[in-house]
Amino acid sequence: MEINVVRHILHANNQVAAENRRDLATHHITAVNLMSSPGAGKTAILERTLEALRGRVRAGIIEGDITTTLDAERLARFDFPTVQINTEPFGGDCHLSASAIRGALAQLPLPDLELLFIENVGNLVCPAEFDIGETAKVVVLSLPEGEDKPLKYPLMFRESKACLLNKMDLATVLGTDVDRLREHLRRVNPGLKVIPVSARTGEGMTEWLAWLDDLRAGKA
Ligand SMILES: Nc1nc2c(ncn2[C@@H]2O[C@H](COP(=O)(O)OP(=O)(O)O)[C@@H](O)[C@H]2O)c(=O)[nH]1
Ligand SMILES: [Mg+2]
Repeated sequence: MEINVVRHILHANNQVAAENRRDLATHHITAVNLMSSPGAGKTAILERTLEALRGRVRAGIIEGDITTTLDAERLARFDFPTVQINTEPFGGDCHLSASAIRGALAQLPLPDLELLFIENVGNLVCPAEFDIGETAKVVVLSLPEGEDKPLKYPLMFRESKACLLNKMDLATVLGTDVDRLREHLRRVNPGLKVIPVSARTGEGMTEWLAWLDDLRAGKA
């Protein structure tokens, strides 16, 4: 019985995700679903990204959090249309659902957008289970989380098209074995595009922005 209920929820989610995907396609919008553990650096990477895209690309932002508008406030200075989703009034979900995104899309000026960034709720498991109609899922893994995380939480790495290895500026002090981490990522998803970055120093941002261009061109 319980399994049926879960199946029903996922089926309903996938139907709404398909509607989102249709609407995004109608407006030629590329949507990036940014996922990670809390604190990996999603918002920091978005700050760097929006800084670079300002005046060049018409982007929109959907910010997902259980509560607070803190991240949306950090991004407000870039002046891109932003919608905050808080999941607390709906039971404090640990992920964004397709219907939450559906509500946010209705509040965005879709005809004016080319690119949409969705910062998912910080969680290394649940967000990967939900199709929200995005063009691509992108996982941020920060070095302090440890080299073993792709093996322990494989679904998010399997579902993603790209992985941003963030906080590269800390590699030496942490003693991170980046080759081993890359090998773990390869084992879980051989097709995953891995981009080492640092939102602190700006390392890797050129490669990340080039990948975004490829995604928009349908070449990623
Ligand atoms: N050293 C370092 N710290 C970072 C980097 N990126 C983010 N942080 C810090 O990590 C913390 C969490 O970042 P935040 O962007 O809020 O992560 P989010 O929860 O994934 O959105 C903040 O204190 C950031 O300043 C980075 O590349 N290097
Ligand atoms: Mg954040």
